[in-house]
Amino acid sequence: MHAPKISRRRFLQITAATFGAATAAGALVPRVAFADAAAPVGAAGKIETIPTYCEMCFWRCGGIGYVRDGKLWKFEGNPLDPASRGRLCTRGTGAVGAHYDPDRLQKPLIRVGKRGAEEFKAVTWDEAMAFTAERLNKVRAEHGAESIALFKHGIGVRFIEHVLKHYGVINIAAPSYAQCRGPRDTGFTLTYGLGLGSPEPLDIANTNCLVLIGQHLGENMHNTQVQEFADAVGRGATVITVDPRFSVAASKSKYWLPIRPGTDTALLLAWMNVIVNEGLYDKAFVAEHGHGFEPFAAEIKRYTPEWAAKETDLDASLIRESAREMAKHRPATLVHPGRRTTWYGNDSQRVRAIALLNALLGNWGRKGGFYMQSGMKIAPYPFPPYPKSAKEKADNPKGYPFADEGLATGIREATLSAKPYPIKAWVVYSTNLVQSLPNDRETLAAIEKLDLLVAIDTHPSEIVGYADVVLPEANFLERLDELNVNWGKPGWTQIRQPVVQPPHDQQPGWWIAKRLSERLGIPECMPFKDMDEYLRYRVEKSGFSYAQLKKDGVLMGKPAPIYIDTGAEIAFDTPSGKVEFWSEQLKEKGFDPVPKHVAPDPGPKGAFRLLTGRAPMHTFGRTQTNPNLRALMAENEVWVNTRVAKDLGLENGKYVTLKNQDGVVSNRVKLRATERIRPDCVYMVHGFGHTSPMLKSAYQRGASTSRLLTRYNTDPLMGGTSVHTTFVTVSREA
Ligand SMILES: Nc1nc2c(c(=O)[nH]1)N[C@H]1C(S)=C(S)[C@@H](COP(=O)(O)OP(=O)(O)OC[C@H]3O[C@@H](n4cnc5c(=O)[nH]c(N)nc54)[C@H](O)[C@@H]3O)O[C@H]1N2
Ligand SMILES: Nc1nc2c(c(=O)[nH]1)N[C@H]1C(S)=C(S)[C@@H](COP(=O)(O)OP(=O)(O)OC[C@H]3O[C@@H](n4cnc5c(=O)[nH]c(N)nc54)[C@H](O)[C@@H]3O)O[C@H]1N2
Ligand code: SF4
Ligand SMILES: [Mo]
Repeated sequence: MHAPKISRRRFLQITAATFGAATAAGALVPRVAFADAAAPVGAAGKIETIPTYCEMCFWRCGGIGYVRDGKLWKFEGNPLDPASRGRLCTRGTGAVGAHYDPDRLQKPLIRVGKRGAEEFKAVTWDEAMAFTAERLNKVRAEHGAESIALFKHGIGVRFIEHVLKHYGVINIAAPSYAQCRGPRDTGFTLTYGLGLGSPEPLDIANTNCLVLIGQHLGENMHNTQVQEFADAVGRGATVITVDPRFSVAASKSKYWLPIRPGTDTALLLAWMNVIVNEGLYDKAFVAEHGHGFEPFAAEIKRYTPEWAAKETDLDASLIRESAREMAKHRPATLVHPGRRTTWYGNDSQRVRAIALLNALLGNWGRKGGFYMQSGMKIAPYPFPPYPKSAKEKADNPKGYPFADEGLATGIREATLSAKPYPIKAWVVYSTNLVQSLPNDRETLAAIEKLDLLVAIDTHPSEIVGYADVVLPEANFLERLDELNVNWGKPGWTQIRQPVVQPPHDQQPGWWIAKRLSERLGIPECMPFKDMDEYLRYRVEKSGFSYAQLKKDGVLMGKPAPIYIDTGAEIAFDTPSGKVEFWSEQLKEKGFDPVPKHVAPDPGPKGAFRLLTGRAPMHTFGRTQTNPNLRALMAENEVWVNTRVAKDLGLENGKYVTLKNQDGVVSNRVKLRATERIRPDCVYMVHGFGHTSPMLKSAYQRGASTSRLLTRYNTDPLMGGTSVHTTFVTVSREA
């Protein structure tokens, strides 16, 4: 399982590049000292090791918690786990800081002041649960359970969601759909009949040509992909990166295409034009599995590299050359489908173009392309069925036809309009809606309409400040959770178990759910004594040893063929049963059957488009108070092209403010004058500039991309909301 030493070094190089050349690889293991935590490596003491899976982000790597003399000491990768392969990313390693974080919620709270004034009194769990149940019962009695909505992120919500569904709740959504991977899943479902889910079935490990469009691996730290990317670079695979910014990935690339923001579909169409016109595509794959190739080929005839050059601000020769390079390595060429694909609002069609380009390369079920995942059967628990509702869900009031999960912005809209019926309570689990939904003013206005807002969180994030009742959750190192059953090469199952006890009066999600089910008068939906009993049932019923799972942290499924060449079967769950180069479904609904390029709004004169992405040592806005990770990056910077900075009279390293097209002004943020970004855009890492004073160590540190995101477009196919539609001017701090 262990990768050779060279790639470990490469992995570190790639991650280190973003926090500066001076950062030695060793600095990736944060060494912030805690009076009650840090112990020198090799020191004596009783050491216990407990395997569990990480949730510092949603990649869920298997790790091992080390407890020394009863205290959390360190968190490392579990070598038996296929996602981590024994190595965690910076944030995973820094999870120790999440346990000791002094800014976390410590006790249940009930609001005493005006909503949003952040005045709370600490209460007991009994009082908090009684309050929550009484208020939920009131909303249900007056409006029906459909008027209660659940917003969520992460696996910890499992039993809270279950209890609420049993209670009659039907409106459930996660910003990690319509604000993240939704357009990608729609683009692929329309083309191949399969949304890609997580982890994606990408054979980066064996690819000979990796194309990254935006997708900033190395800053985006999805562990397995970053490891495989590092290995691919080590093997000498060609990397082609398309990004207006010279990302870490771009620095590892043979071709960097510094595209004009928002014009990727034009590039994709031109690439396909070259590959089809020059006959470089996989003719056998297209003939056997393609639907509507002729009309598709006719449609893209006009999209020459010369046409695209004008749209994208790239050289036509570079477009042609990079297309040929991709074709040269096929089928072991992989055009990465992306993850947060919510960029401009027409995103499903851009990703559909990515899906089509991959189809031309014939990499579906082929080594170095998309492999065929296998799953793992783990017995379900025999729960009673959920009640049926007579009402329709309210999360998609505009009726986006290809939305196949709940739309968080749709529930917000329904809350604001009271249509199709009023939404009167929000239960918010591990999602900071104020930061993660576009235009926070709409979110705050919707909150005004509520009779009840319940926040279940680890931290006093912005959304928690608006809650009526706050339920502090134990963090992932301190709790049992649902099993994580993965698809993969082969499938595998991970267990989460407590490494340490919660430091204060925090409780795990399942415990909160069980108490809530009792208070709501539906204890029959949680018929087990505790989580241990539940997990044991599922594991033993599936024929595995529970003791072994607790010891190893993972159960492996049976390997099955993952490539066509070695016996994997492929099938396409589309209307034609084939890969849809031409989509009748889209045409019927009034959309383009083959993606078209829509030129992006150039924005006001003199303003720059604000782009955003990730920093390797933080996860969105959820890690800024973690002392270990804050030590690596306490605030974000705004990247501005060196020449632009000079023209504006702005100095590198000095504080500036950003003002958006609607007059919203950001916090002060440090200027990073750099050649590594185009002059027509600026860039900031998302998740900083917290406005909740209760997040003491992160309050007002850096600037928030969300506060500036007052205008957004909505994907007409599935309701995804755009993030890259803010324009700003930059000025010296007043
Ligand atoms: N402007 C802008 N908006 C974006 C993005 C962007 O880049 N820019 N990115 C989008 C993307 S890709 C996504 S996936 C979404 C994600 O957006 P969200 O779903 O909001 O996810 P997070 O930011 O991780 O959620 C943070 C909340 O979870 C809490 N939390 C952390 N751990 C736990 C836990 O163990 N239990 C509980 N109960 N709570 C916990 C934190 O304290 C915090 O309040 O945002 C999207 N929105
Ligand atoms: N360290 C860390 N890793 C994470 C996360 C985290 O919070 N922290 N979050 C995880 C989550 S939930 C997600 S969804 C993923 C998101 O990660 P990705 O899917 O990789 O990234 P995006 O946020 O879509 O894209 C950001 C990149 O796109 C570039 N870009 C901006 N506009 C354009 C454009 O018009 N065209 C092109 N070609 N490029 C453009 C930006 O310069 C930046 O490099 O990361 C995951 N990994
Ligand atoms: S990628 Fe990093 S933060 Fe995410 S689960 Fe893996 S180790 Fe944890
Ligand atoms: Mo995401």
